[in-house]
Amino acid sequence: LIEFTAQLGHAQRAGLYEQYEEIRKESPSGTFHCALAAYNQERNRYGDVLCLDQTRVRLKPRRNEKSDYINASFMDGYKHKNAYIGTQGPLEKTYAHFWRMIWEQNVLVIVMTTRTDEGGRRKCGQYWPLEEGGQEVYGPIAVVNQRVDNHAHYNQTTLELHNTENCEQRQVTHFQYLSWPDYGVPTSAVTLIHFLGALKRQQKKAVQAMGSQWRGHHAGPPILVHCSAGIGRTGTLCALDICLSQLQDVGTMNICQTVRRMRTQRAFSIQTPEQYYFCHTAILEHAQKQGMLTANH
Ligand code: PTR
Ligand code: PTR
Repeated sequence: LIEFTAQLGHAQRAGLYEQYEEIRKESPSGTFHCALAAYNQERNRYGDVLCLDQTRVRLKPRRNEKSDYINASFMDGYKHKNAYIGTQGPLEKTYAHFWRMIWEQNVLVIVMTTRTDEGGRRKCGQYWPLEEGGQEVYGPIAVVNQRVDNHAHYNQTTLELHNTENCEQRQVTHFQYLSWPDYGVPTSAVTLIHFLGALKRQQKKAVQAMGSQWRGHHAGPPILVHCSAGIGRTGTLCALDICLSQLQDVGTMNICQTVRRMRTQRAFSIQTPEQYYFCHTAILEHAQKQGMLTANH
């Protein structure tokens, strides 16, 4: 950490911007065949934001369905394989796929880091019932909004899912962060890290509540993270989570390596030099607050 602090202290912002450009130049480590198939085009929000064949989340095959494709990728966390699913903001055409994926992958926490509309443009569909008491049906999954808690920078919504095919029910918590424009960085690292803490606590609580029902890794099923394209803000949030966990565990972390690795799983993760730089300043700010650092920067 001391090394890291020294590096950030002396290097100009330009140094990290340059490092990001190097990362960005590396070509993707896999193939995009499925994402590029003509019949899957309508399932991509952006024609140039595709997901790698090697890490994509496959929908469970169904009769009369040609494609198992959804623009979503498994991403590893800190010492936790498939800790996240990074995905695009659902399109109306993909709402049912999105909810099926949530059901099939046992997702308990959904994290949304975008607003549905920004700058007069649609960034993400309204894929869940917004009002308390509201109910919508998305393919085989009915979703009921049980409760909305508004916080200063985010909304937390408790959703109940009903699988109409097997009559099972489940609870999922939806977190929406409200102060993060696309291509930009949040106004405050403190509020974003606080948000991260809140959703991690909820994941832990939900996994514990599942008890013996959850037979996978003790940290539980993937946390689903999305923004509009599912690469810029999604990548930044996951990179922060990974680095903060590592820092807490062993006292060091490597942002550059984390981002490089992440891009082999969710291609194009982290979209701007500002987002890459923000990862560094946010961690520094956090470490200072935690008293892990004493130097002034
Ligand atoms: N082709 C899109 C565009 O630039 O409009 C791709 C894109 C959109 C890429 C949003 C990243 C975006 O940001 P985020 O991943 O944070 O939603
Ligand atoms: N509209 C996006 C942009 O122009 O940034 C599309 C895009 C997405 C372009 C990813 C390039 C991308 O890859 P990389 O981040 O590796 O340059």
